[in-house]
Amino acid sequence: MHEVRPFALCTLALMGLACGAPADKPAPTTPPAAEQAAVPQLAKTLRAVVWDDYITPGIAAAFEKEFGVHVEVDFVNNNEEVLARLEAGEVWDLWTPSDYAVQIAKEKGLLARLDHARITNLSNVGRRYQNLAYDRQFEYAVPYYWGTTGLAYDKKAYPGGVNSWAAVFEDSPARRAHAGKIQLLDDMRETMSIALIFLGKDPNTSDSADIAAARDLLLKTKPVLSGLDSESYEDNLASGKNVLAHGWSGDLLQVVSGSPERAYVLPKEGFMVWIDNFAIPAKSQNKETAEVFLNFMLRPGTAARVTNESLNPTTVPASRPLVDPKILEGQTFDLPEDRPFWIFRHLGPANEYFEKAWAEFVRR
Ligand code: SPD
Repeated sequence: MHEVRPFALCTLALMGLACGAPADKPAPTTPPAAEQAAVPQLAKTLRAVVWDDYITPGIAAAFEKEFGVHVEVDFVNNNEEVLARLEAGEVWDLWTPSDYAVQIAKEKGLLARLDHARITNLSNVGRRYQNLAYDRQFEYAVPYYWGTTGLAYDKKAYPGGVNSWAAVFEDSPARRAHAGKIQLLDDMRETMSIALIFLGKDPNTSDSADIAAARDLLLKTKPVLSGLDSESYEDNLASGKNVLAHGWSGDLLQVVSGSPERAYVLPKEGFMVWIDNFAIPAKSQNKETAEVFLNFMLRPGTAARVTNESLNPTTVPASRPLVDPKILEGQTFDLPEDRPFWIFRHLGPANEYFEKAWAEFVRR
């Protein structure tokens, strides 16, 4: 996990709410009375598998202090890896699948149905997230973190700036000069998506010819890449090992905010927006305790703390007045009006074309 640096960002502008008021210490996480009535007999430990930064040590400690439950956290930055491990029988009590992965996991019977009576704070989720196509009405998942996938770059390496995926995919003097210092995410859907977007195709396509064209573009690009990385790419950008990084907004903005020499951009051809969720794997023996944890995460005070500590915005609008103004000020997190964005959809049987194309790209 990387160090979290303060930055200037109006993170929750996407939710259409005004920027927040001061919060110079961790936001309070006091339980509402309704929540106290819902606390069952609790397990001693919860095992969570989450994306890097998603349950910070501060959040885990606050939960343990209040409920006496230790949260053991595994960081795995890949939906497909967790899906495979769950299918192989590995047991966790909490997971943070992305949008499309919720649907895959549901279809495979890997998730437990949520007991809404225990998660009374579900009403704190913003209305726009309450009925998402991949899981209507929070049946199996609670949408919680969201963000964009873009490019961050070193301004000295790119004095003219970067505003297009062409910086990755098109031959140019800059690309030749920085060969070996350009990184893409080690993530099938994310990386296939940017190749498809650059080709003018739908990143949620089921067309095998489009998918093969994206693979070919990635293969052609491979020689200029430093590699595929979803773990330490922020650090490699910060250290100068790489000068162009494909990655997730929360991670890259941490690097960019600490340095006037770097910038984060959403390329003009368009970009992906993702929503990561909390879900409880079907094999969990501690479902009730996991639901208490979800209720705790949905308190506005906890959600504000999540944003303050990880720089990831949440789906809880009432957290906003408690978010550090340094995070809310200045640099905008508004989705630009002048370029398209897509939300990841489950591809059904076409997922196999993606898997085959991705494997061919990675292996060759
Ligand atoms: N620090 C990890 C951030 C993860 C961001 N979300 C992943 C979305 C995958 N489509």
